[in-house]
Amino acid sequence: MTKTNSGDAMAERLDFAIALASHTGDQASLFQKEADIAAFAIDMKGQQDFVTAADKQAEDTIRAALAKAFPEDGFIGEETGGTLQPGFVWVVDPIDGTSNFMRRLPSWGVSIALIHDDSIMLGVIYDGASGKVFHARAGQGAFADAHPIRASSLADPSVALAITGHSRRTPFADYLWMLERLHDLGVDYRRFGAAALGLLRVADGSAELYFEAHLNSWDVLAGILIAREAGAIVDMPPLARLLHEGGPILAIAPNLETPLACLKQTRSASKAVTA
Ligand code: LIP
Repeated sequence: MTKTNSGDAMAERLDFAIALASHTGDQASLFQKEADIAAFAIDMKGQQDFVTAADKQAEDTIRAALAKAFPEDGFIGEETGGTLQPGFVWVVDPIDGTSNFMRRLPSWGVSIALIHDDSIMLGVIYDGASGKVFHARAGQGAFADAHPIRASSLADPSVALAITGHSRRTPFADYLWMLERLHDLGVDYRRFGAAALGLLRVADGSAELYFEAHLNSWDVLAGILIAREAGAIVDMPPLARLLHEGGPILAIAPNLETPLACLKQTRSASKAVTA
């Protein structure tokens, strides 16, 4: 990866992040195809929460490349951590959808976001299934490689598709509650196990909704910006809180925001209203 010197700090960072995501994603993809399953050398961070050698290798590659090109920028990564600092900070999930990746299932990707104070400035995601790199710069639209993408214009919940996510960080009853709401509204649903990619599917109009009750910043910051720039409505906690403790994420195609507004309520809030 070579850093361009255009004098536009954001354009330089975007070009670099796109090349870096593409390079890291291609390397991970090759590793996934060629490695014996034993080479994944899996560690557990918790129940059903995996780290493979490829996650570590990908994060090392991204961290080192960014530190060399932009030494003044901060870095927070899923595997190696980091701290918030004033100015630009990169927030990286080297492989989102690790559980799929290590089983050679198609839904995984490399997610690189750049934040500044309270704003997400850049989002770049390598989609492991297609090898495409999706990107967005705040205020400048969303793209799959060089092609502009738009969220779905559907307005009828009974033909809409939702992608949902769940981890053991939140009660299973909350997940079931959300599925029941979707079912009652006539929305069909899938669970693919990679939040960054779920947000991309809302951004490119393949699905109308993504919801997960708890996600960490590295899973979603790039996907949130890409979905928003593609026209989707995204509900998220304030950025400082998301960075500190994670939180719920709901992305909806714009014409379904009103018909699906009830999904913004949590199970506990709904119990309080009906009690
Ligand atoms: C995972 C996600 C998955 C979600 C989990 C987890 P990882 O990220 O994207 O969809 O349900 O909460 O965070 O661990 O594969 O990078």
